[in-house]
Amino acid sequence: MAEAVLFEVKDDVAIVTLNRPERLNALNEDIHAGLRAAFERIEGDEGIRAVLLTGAGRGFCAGADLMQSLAGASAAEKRDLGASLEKDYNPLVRRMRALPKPIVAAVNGVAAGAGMNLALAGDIIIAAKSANFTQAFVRIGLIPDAGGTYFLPRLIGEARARALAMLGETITAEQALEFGLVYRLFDDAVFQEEALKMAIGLAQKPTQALAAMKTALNGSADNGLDAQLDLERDLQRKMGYTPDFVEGVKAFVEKRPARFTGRAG
Ligand code: LHQ
Repeated sequence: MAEAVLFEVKDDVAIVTLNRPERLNALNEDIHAGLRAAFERIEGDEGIRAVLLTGAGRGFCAGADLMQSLAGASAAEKRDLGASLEKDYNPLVRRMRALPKPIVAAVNGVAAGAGMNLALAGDIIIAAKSANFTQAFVRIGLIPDAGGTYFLPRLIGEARARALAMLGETITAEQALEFGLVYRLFDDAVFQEEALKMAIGLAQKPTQALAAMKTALNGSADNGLDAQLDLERDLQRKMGYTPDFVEGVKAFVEKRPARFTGRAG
């Protein structure tokens, strides 16, 4: 049986590919286990300095596997979707946000339900022009989960978030760009290549600074200005002691490109 999640390291980038193309990469136990293993490796390997998360085939991810996820449990368990969120989805979203390395979510095709929100948990979201997005939950009597009700209003504002959640409409990649859900679109023919190029570029940047940016930006969603200024001060103090700061300034003075190692000390 093919692995549900493919894992490859190239130029310091971990390429994580959801690999159930015949189900549009719907999330089942195997995919969750594969993602857990992938993020364990990414967290534990200093040589990995960026992540590219994408899907095999014509879909990015169709959300929870509706055929499998509710099968094989007792009648009472079947209805406890909270247990599934607690076990698989919420730890994954928390892990992605806390990961001290940038994640490019490369949406190669349809992103539906928790599949769309998985992409939103990434740091930079890009899409192929043929991709589309839907908060499909309402169609089956659910609410947006996997961080959807947190990310959507912050990314695209209350009005659009509520409409997308309640109407469950599908939006095109162009609309997603216009809404500010995705950072950039690429033609399908060059999408994977451009996505990898972006991730490799990130892997060559000062990794400690990118990690600290994630901490700061994560904090910004909840902090007032005073708390945020304090957080920036504390993080910038740490940055001042990194070898990449020394290298960055040296390279500037010497008028050459910086060679960042991403190391903490
Ligand atoms: C699928 C799926 C799928 C299984 C396509 N499952 N097979 C929920 C419950 C539990 C706990 C935690 O949280 C959640 C969160 C959620 O994510 S709920 C939302 C779940 N996702 C959906 O409701 C989306 C369901 N899929 C669709 O609406 C469509 O497939 C989309 C709009 C994604 C794509 O449509 P098409 O491009 O027309 O493709 P298709 O529908 O023909 O799908 C291709 C195949 O993939 C098909 O299988 P088949 O054997 O007929 O070729 C689908 O059954 C299968 N598939 N999504 N979520």
